Amino acid sequence: MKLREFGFDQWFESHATELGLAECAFARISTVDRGSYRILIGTSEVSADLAGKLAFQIESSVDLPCVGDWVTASCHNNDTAAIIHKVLPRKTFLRRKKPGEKVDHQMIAANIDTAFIVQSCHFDFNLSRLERYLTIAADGHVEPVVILTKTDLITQDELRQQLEAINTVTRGEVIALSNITGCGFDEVQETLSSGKTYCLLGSSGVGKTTLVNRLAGQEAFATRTVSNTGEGTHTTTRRQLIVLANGAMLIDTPGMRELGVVGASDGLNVEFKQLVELSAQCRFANCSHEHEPGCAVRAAIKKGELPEERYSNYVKLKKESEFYEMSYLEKRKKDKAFGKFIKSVKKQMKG
Ligand SMILES: Nc1nc2c(ncn2[C@@H]2O[C@H](COP(=O)(O)OP(=O)(O)O)[C@@H](O)[C@H]2O)c(=O)[nH]1
Ligand SMILES: [Mg+2]
Ligand SMILES: [Zn+2]
Repeated sequence: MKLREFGFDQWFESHATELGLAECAFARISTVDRGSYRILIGTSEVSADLAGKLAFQIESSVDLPCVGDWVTASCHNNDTAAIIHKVLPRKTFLRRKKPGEKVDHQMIAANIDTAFIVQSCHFDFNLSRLERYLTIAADGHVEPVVILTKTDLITQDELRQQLEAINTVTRGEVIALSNITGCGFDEVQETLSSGKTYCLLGSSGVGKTTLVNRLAGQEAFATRTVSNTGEGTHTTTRRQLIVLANGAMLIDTPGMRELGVVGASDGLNVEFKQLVELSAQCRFANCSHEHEPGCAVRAAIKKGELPEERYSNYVKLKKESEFYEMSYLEKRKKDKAFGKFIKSVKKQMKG
């Protein structure tokens, strides 16, 4: 395997050297399926396990390898299986809040060049959810491309309105696509380049896997027939990276119901740049944009320069992101304190 062709560029090379790993064999995680891994190494794809030492060092699920990660690995059993030794630093990432009560990050994928944020124009269309995905991408330094699918199910007029709405929340590329008529498919294909990695994100049933199969030119993954609500039921259960004939790499993901953000202030600042700039013009530095005089944000809303919904979604995401970050940091602090306590007890027992 020529590492460069799989995205192992100067950035990874210099990080590996810094970590004293320059002489190691590198591999890329291609599949994560409930704790079992497959990696691309040499010229093959093999199943892999974590080295005991690595498993022991893992403190949080974020430290575990995820799809797209570069790792150091060694093969055994005539190169039919491998051991993963170390996870290299991530150049870019996609993560969300772990679903459920626990406040922690959950990795979706690593070392992604472009996120295809897929939304269906039919049942799924939702601007504030789109803003969430855009924030997640921006936070991990991933370029977003919005793909609006199932355009065969609406009129040209409706499509125009939806595209206009999407363009109010993103300055990135937007592609309208029908997997049925093939309209827009060439545009998606043109965005793909060799050696780059693309990750599809979006609710279940919007047509991600159908698109991946079409791009792969074969049934690489299973899709399920449409249910009577018009949406598919979800069948993709794992995150898997495939290499297309043109050298581009694609990662399909299962649909995500919860899309919480934790400590995503970088992403919010990029995605809501207009709001950040406006806030800087408010009379008071700590303006809450509610009733203070000289508030540039409220003035912009009044003038129609800033949609009210965009502002309220920003406030919501920011509050959520900060609240979760606080609980996350507190938890880490407690974990650390507990770790120290255990260490001191052990020391006392020894002494
Ligand atoms: N009408 C229409 N149906 C589509 C389109 N793309 C996918 N579908 C159907 O939607 C269902 C869900 O597709 P799937 O690719 O499994 O969605 P995923 O959950 O996002 O991977 C399947 O029945 C597809 O045939 C499209 O562009 N138009
Ligand atoms: Mg799918
Ligand atoms: Zn203000």
